Amino acid sequence: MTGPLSSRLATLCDEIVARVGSEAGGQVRHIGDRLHEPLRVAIAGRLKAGKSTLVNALIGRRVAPTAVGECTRVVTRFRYGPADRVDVVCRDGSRQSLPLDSDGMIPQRLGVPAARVAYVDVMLTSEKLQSLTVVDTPGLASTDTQVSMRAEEAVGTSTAPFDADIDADSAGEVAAAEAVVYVFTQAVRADDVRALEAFRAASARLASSPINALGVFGKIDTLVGGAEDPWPVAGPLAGQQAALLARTVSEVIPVAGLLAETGESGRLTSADRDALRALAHADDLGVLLASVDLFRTRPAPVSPEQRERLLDLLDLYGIGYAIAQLVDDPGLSTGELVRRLVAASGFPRLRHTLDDVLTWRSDAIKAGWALARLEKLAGHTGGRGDREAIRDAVEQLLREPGYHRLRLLEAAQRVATGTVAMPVEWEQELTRLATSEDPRWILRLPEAGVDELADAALEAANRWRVYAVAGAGPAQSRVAQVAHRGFYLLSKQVRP
Ligand SMILES: Nc1nc2c(ncn2[C@@H]2O[C@H](COP(=O)(O)OP(=O)(O)OP(=O)(O)O)[C@@H](O)[C@H]2O)c(=O)[nH]1
Ligand SMILES: [Mg+2]
Repeated sequence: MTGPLSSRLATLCDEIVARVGSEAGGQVRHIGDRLHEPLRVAIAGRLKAGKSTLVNALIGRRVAPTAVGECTRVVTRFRYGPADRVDVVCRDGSRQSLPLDSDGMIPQRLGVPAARVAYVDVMLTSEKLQSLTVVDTPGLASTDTQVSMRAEEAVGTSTAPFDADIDADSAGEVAAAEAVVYVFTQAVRADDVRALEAFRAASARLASSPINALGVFGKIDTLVGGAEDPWPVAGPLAGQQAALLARTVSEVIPVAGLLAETGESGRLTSADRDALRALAHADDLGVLLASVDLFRTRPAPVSPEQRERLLDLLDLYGIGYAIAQLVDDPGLSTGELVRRLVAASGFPRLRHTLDDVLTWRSDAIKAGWALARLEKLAGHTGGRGDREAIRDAVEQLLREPGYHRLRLLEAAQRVATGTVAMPVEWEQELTRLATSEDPRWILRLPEAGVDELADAALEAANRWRVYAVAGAGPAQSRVAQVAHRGFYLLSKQVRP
């Protein structure tokens, strides 16, 4: 699970612990421990955007409450464990264990006043969590919320972007995530963009940039009326959002979260399938599916309770889609129907992106996170001797060629977020270099042999050096030097 950069960093942490005092040692050990854990992804977004629904889909179980009116007031972390267990972690550090409720969900009442809760730590046997830890967050606030200076001083983060009055401990738990999924619904407003910027400012250094942040355009099934197909609208809208948010997320993935949750958590039963098949024979199916109200109240070959359940599981688009599948193929098994519903939700693309892109990058993301933490410690921990020991160790590490990736990621992030302006082609080349190890992909020479690749890498290195000297201001120049060295190292990697 742990990649080469993180492993080396974990070793470095051990070495530092041996050299520094106990206070700094404890902090460094904590950083080192984190390097062995799976990638942590925080799910952020406005109130009722469908965050918890998506969390359940990712976990493959319905554990986080999502019903109307039940909102997420505390930060909840879902991670893999040998047995199901809910721990309420209090701000004074104490833990209280609770069982899951009879539906297998986190109980509504935590038994501790919300103000005393730092976060809820949920361990589940779900195998999906073996490679990913998911952090569910309270909805983001509108942007005029006052920054809590006290909280900011306490953990180096601001609680400002959250709508719920969350404390420094909870904010710290979110800021510790190495990657972020932002959930939007409908149009992205300027306000959303600002809320995200505030969230980004509150997150760890590498925790939010197009390198490791994804957008999800959620609830797409509610975009169009009734059971109509939302995809012709959702696709282009997601594209527009991606353009608006190009400095914040790498892509925007449209998803009908409810369908994904129902499908991935196995909630659709064969009785549900039978009810859907019965509905296929309703005389005025078109009218029935025109609105939720009509679906509830019109005469139909299925009981009102069962209809309510179907709305809960699939909403109108999902119901209409499932019925269409069953009209085409009345013998469809429940499993196959679920598979098609998940495909129609758009969820597989999100899963794939998380698994392949973020997990692949997670080695560098986590190593970058740890390095940023170490550098921060080197700035303010314990005695001067300890600070120097940490700083020396970090500097030595950064001189190793493999660690240039981290410098590259940082430089690419500064350009991608607009902190350093650069022509778009240079920006893209830098992003490719920072986020991949495949020279053919980086250099856009899919068929090239070793010599051609090495020459192209050297040519790029030279181009960046010229840019560093003659290109523009000092910020561009620093980025260009990092890219120059990156391409030089790439040429050596191709042709040692
Ligand atoms: N139709 C439809 N409903 C959805 C979808 N995703 C979520 N919902 C519903 O929207 C409501 C809110 O969903 P949640 O997942 O609780 O949203 P949240 O962002 O976690 O809400 P807070 O934690 O309160 O901020 C629930 O009733 C969900 O069933 C979707 O893709 N389609
Ligand atoms: Mg929620």
